[in-house]
Amino acid sequence: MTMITNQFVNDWVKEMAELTKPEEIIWIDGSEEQLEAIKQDALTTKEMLELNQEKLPGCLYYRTKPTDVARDEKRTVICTRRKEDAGPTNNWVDPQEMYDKMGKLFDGSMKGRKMYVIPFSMGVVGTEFSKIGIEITDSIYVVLSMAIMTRVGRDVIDALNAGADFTKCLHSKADINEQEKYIAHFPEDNTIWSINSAYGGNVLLGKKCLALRIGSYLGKQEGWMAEHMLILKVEKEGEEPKYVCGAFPSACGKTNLAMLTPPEYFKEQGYKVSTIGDDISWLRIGEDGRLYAVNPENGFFGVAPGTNMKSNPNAMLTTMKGTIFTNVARNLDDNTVWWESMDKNPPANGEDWLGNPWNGPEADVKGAHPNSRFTAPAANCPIIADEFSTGEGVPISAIIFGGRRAKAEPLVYQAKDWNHGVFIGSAMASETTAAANGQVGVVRHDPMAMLPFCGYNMAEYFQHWIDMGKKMTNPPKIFHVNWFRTDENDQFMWPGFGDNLRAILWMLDRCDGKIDAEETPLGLAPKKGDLDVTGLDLSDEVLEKLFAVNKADWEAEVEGIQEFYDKFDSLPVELTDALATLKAEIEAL
Ligand code: GTP
Ligand code: SPV
Ligand code: MN
Repeated sequence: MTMITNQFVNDWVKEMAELTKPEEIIWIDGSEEQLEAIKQDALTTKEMLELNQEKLPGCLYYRTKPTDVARDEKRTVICTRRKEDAGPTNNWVDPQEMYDKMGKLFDGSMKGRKMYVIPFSMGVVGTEFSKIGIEITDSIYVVLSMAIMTRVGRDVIDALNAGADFTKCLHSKADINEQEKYIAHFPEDNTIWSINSAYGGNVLLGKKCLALRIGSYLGKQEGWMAEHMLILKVEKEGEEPKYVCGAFPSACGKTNLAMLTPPEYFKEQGYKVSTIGDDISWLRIGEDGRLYAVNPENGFFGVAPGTNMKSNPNAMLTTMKGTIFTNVARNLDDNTVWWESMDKNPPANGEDWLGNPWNGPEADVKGAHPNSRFTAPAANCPIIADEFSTGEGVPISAIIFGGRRAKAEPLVYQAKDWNHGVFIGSAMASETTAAANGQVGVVRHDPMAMLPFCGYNMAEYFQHWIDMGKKMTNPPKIFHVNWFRTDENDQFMWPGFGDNLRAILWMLDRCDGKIDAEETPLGLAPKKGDLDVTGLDLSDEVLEKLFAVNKADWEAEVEGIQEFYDKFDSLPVELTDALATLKAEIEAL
């Protein structure tokens, strides 16, 4: 039964039902009773399993096909009428061609199945930042995950009935046939179609598809920005809170930085960190000329392996209730979950992510998939900031770009100004991770960590960044970090995690104009002694290596940036000029 009086919505849902031919249509109002009943359906069909309800109340286990464990960038397409509007970094298909091709796949794909219609909001309903979507799906996993990751409920339905515009999202798991998997975006129609996948990033269409790919396209048109950025709040007793955004590619540390626990030494000085977002920021210029950010999501879809009570206790505690675990290992003795480096006690009587018997202490294969994940409500996070729930933007002092780089990139440096910061973001590169299908550990250019998520031509995206800078009287300062530089023995030299606060505090001191910096060819680096390393076991020699700018490495970097830039027909002159300057300064080293 529809609760919707908006005829446009009803017509669209009817049309999609005529295409996919489900046996029943269920409208999701987000009520606990409804979600509970749907969950029971998933337990009956074994689409999902219930975990130990004493240890992990409300938690479920979910497994995807081994061919469907990550985002699929090759099968993700941007369908604009003109190819050049998608740009050289996106896969492009003509919209009509894609509708025809996928229309055939969707035809009857929900036969004998229930079709769920999920009205949802990205951002707090009623705020300036809110965008509404409706996802149609035949997957209960999608229904329960969207109820965690987005805002689903009567107020969204009321907004639709009051005539709100919405993004049309259609998903069917169909046969999860990887040969016919497509995640297609039609920015000009405010439409997303996804078929033949059941993995989060490909099917929770509010996240990367709406909040970033469609979002970035809308942002360009409407004068705001959708970015792959965490948001964190840093407070010191007696001082104004500061807010920082950070863009790192997938599986490069956003969730961890967003939830960081300050080292004891800083806690004693009255420092406190809280979380606003761990993956996506929507940014607008405020009347005071500053940049304001919100997290449009309502939950965390986080990487499980590597998460433990030492590296990220806040994430561990967030996942203790109401969480869906995907492709992790199971402990069959007490029906709980396990993943690599969760603790030192892998279950002996376990099951790996594929469902095979698994004896952790003796196993020679991994228990959890490297891209196994938790889907947890943000409200569970012990350090969630109040600003998260109001949905009002927070003023950003610093934007941090970062990648996973064994070599070349120093621990931290500052851009000389906004445009130089845009250059640094555009020139970013990072080693690929298990978050997307394909080879892992290959360095690739990933501007602003948005390579897989920009819904339009990236040359125009860079221009948009430059234009936004011109509109701000007090823009955030821009920085670049690398927590992942290794030594001769391939060991990380920087302790990372909570100790990353040390780099952030240096940045905030720079924002406040409290300290000077040293000019390097890359930007402004900390002066000796300004990065507080008290209590760390870091020799001067290692610190020096963390900051070294090696001529040969950077000659290769410059060449790599040039090669990446060559993909574009034209780029903002601010960027090509900055690259020429960098090249000259490296040559002079
Ligand atoms: P997405 O959800 O894919 O966007 O990833 P993310 O950017 O949120 O990455 P996340 O914080 O989940 O970290 C990914 C992996 O990097 C995990 O295995 C972490 O343990 C590891 N990691 C995060 N921060 C650090 C760090 O400071 N140092 C080191 N060495 N590893 C880190
Ligand atoms: C990422 O890959 O950047 C993620 C996970 O945050 S996904 O939702 O799959 O995109
Ligand atoms: Mn991400």
